[in-house]
Amino acid sequence: MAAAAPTPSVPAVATTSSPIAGTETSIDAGTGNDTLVLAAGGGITAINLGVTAGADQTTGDSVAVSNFEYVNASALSTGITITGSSGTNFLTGGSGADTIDGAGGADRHRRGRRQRFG
Ligand SMILES: [Ca+2]
Repeated sequence: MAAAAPTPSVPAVATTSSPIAGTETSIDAGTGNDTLVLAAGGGITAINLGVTAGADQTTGDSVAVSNFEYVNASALSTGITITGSSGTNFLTGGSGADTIDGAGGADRHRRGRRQRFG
Protein backbone atom coordinates (compact mmCIF):
# COMPACT_ATOMS: atom_id res chain seq x y z
CA MET A 1 0.00 0.00 0.00
CA ALA A 2 1.76 3.13 -1.14
CA ALA A 3 1.19 6.40 0.63
CA ALA A 4 0.19 9.31 -1.52
CA ALA A 5 2.86 11.95 -1.78
CA PRO A 6 2.16 14.78 0.59
CA THR A 7 1.81 18.24 -0.85
CA PRO A 8 4.76 20.52 -0.15
CA SER A 9 2.89 22.68 2.28
CA VAL A 10 1.85 19.82 4.44
CA PRO A 11 3.50 19.83 7.59
CA ALA A 12 2.98 17.51 10.22
CA VAL A 13 1.47 14.20 9.68
CA ALA A 14 -0.06 11.81 7.27
CA THR A 15 -1.20 8.26 7.62
CA THR A 16 -0.40 5.60 5.09
CA SER A 17 -4.06 5.23 4.34
CA SER A 18 -5.06 8.85 4.05
CA PRO A 19 -2.78 11.86 3.69
CA ILE A 20 -3.57 14.68 6.04
CA ALA A 21 -4.00 18.17 4.67
CA GLY A 22 -2.20 19.87 7.49
CA THR A 23 -5.12 21.79 8.90
CA GLU A 24 -6.48 19.10 11.18
CA THR A 25 -6.53 19.68 14.88
CA SER A 26 -6.88 16.02 15.72
CA ILE A 27 -6.08 12.76 14.01
CA ASP A 28 -7.42 9.53 15.48
CA ALA A 29 -6.22 6.40 13.74
CA GLY A 30 -8.81 4.27 15.48
CA THR A 31 -8.47 0.50 15.65
CA GLY A 32 -6.04 -1.67 13.73
CA ASN A 33 -2.36 -1.15 13.07
CA ASP A 34 -1.76 2.33 11.74
CA THR A 35 1.41 4.06 10.67
CA LEU A 36 2.08 7.67 11.50
CA VAL A 37 4.16 9.06 8.63
CA LEU A 38 5.83 12.38 9.25
CA ALA A 39 6.23 14.38 6.07
CA ALA A 40 7.79 17.22 8.04
CA GLY A 41 8.53 17.84 11.66
CA GLY A 42 5.72 20.26 12.36
CA GLY A 43 7.36 21.05 15.68
CA ILE A 44 7.15 17.49 16.93
CA THR A 45 9.96 16.70 19.34
CA ALA A 46 8.72 13.41 20.70
CA ILE A 47 6.30 10.63 19.90
CA ASN A 48 5.09 8.23 22.58
CA LEU A 49 2.99 5.34 21.36
CA GLY A 50 2.66 4.07 24.91
CA VAL A 51 0.27 6.72 26.15
CA THR A 52 -3.24 5.78 27.19
CA ALA A 53 -5.40 4.84 24.22
CA GLY A 54 -6.90 7.97 22.77
CA ALA A 55 -4.37 10.31 24.37
CA ASP A 56 -2.17 12.63 22.33
CA GLN A 57 0.93 10.72 21.15
CA THR A 58 2.91 13.67 19.81
CA THR A 59 4.66 16.41 21.73
CA GLY A 60 5.58 19.82 20.37
CA ASP A 61 2.86 20.10 17.75
CA SER A 62 -0.65 21.50 17.93
CA VAL A 63 -2.38 18.37 16.67
CA ALA A 64 -3.91 15.70 18.88
CA VAL A 65 -2.60 12.48 17.37
CA SER A 66 -3.93 9.21 18.75
CA ASN A 67 -4.11 5.45 18.29
CA PHE A 68 -1.11 4.89 16.03
CA GLU A 69 1.08 1.80 16.42
CA TYR A 70 3.84 2.45 13.91
CA VAL A 71 5.96 5.52 13.15
CA ASN A 72 7.86 6.42 10.02
CA ALA A 73 9.90 9.57 10.54
CA SER A 74 12.39 8.87 7.77
CA ALA A 75 11.67 12.21 6.09
CA LEU A 76 12.94 14.15 9.06
CA SER A 77 16.47 15.47 9.40
CA THR A 78 16.03 16.69 12.95
CA GLY A 79 16.34 14.29 15.83
CA ILE A 80 13.24 13.21 17.69
CA THR A 81 12.45 10.81 20.48
CA ILE A 82 10.20 7.88 19.63
CA THR A 83 8.87 5.62 22.35
CA GLY A 84 6.94 2.47 21.57
CA SER A 85 4.14 0.80 23.45
CA SER A 86 4.05 -2.60 25.12
CA GLY A 87 2.72 -4.02 21.85
CA THR A 88 4.51 -4.51 18.55
CA ASN A 89 5.82 -1.30 17.00
CA PHE A 90 7.65 -0.58 13.79
CA LEU A 91 9.67 2.55 14.42
CA THR A 92 11.69 4.32 11.75
CA GLY A 93 13.72 7.37 12.62
CA GLY A 94 15.11 10.05 10.36
CA SER A 95 18.61 11.19 9.53
CA GLY A 96 18.95 13.19 12.73
CA ALA A 97 20.13 11.88 16.08
CA ASP A 98 16.99 10.10 17.15
CA THR A 99 16.34 8.29 20.37
CA ILE A 100 14.17 5.24 19.84
CA ASP A 101 12.89 3.09 22.68
CA GLY A 102 10.70 0.17 21.74
CA ALA A 103 9.38 -0.21 25.30
CA GLY A 104 8.76 -3.91 25.00
CA GLY A 105 6.89 -5.94 22.45
CA ALA A 106 8.21 -7.49 19.26
CA ASP A 107 9.46 -4.29 17.72
CA ARG A 108 11.44 -3.44 14.64
CA HIS A 109 13.57 -0.34 14.44
CA ARG A 110 15.30 1.28 11.53
CA ARG A 111 17.68 4.15 11.07
CA GLY A 112 18.22 6.74 13.74
CA ARG A 113 21.77 7.18 14.89
CA ARG A 114 21.09 6.65 18.55
CA GLN A 115 18.79 3.81 19.41
CA ARG A 116 17.89 1.98 22.54
CA PHE A 117 16.14 -1.29 21.97
CA GLY A 118 13.81 -2.86 24.43
CA1 LIG B 1 0.20 16.40 19.62
